[in-house]
Amino acid sequence: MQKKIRVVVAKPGLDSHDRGAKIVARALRDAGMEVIYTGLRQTPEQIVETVLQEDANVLGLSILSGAHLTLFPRIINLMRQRDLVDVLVFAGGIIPEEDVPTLKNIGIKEIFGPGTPTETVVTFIREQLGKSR
Ligand code: B12
Repeated sequence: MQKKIRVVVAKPGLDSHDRGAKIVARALRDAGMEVIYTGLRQTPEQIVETVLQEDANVLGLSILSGAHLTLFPRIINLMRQRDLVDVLVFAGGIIPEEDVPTLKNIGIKEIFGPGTPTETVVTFIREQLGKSR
């Protein structure tokens, strides 16, 4: 039996911009996915622990603070240490174009900037996981 899509939407670091994360979390829920929203100011360790405990197969990171080049590699490293290598990781928020290749190189599959239609995110997850729902 296929596992349901379980998504953790996380806000790493000292960043209280939560509108985008909440909009995305709601859209994914409306699309039939199980969504766990971490709330604000999560450490990389807390986020990885949530992914593990919730048995999530998708992690969506939302960041508008500018600390993505510090926090995202830490999250990816911790995930590798915990053997969470099959989890689809992607991100959104304010991330300069020039930082995107660095983030993709460490394993962040896609970056969604301001104005991204939520349907784009839903389609992306389904395509990546090869599921229609
Ligand atoms: C509203 C806002 C605030 C509000 C936040 C309210 C809230 N609860 O969210 C308040 C007033 C609190 C605020 C405070 C600050 N802000 Co402000 N804020 C904004 C503003 C104007 C809009 C952000 C927003 O809500 N957009 C609407 C949402 C829906 O869009 P979004 O978050 O981008 O999300 C979309 C995509 O990015 C993506 N997405 C986002 N997250 C995720 C996650 C996943 C998994 C996926 C797939 C997609 C995704 O999908 C969403 C839908 O399209 C932006 C400027 C801008 N144009 O972006 C500045 C901005 C983000 N803020 C900025 C700054 C500097 C600050 C302050 C530091 C200002 C200060 N000196 O106090 C503080 C920091 C507060 C803190 N501790 O974090 C800067 C950040 C600069 C940077 N990172 O380089 C910006 C870019 C303004 C600027 N041009 O300088 N801010």
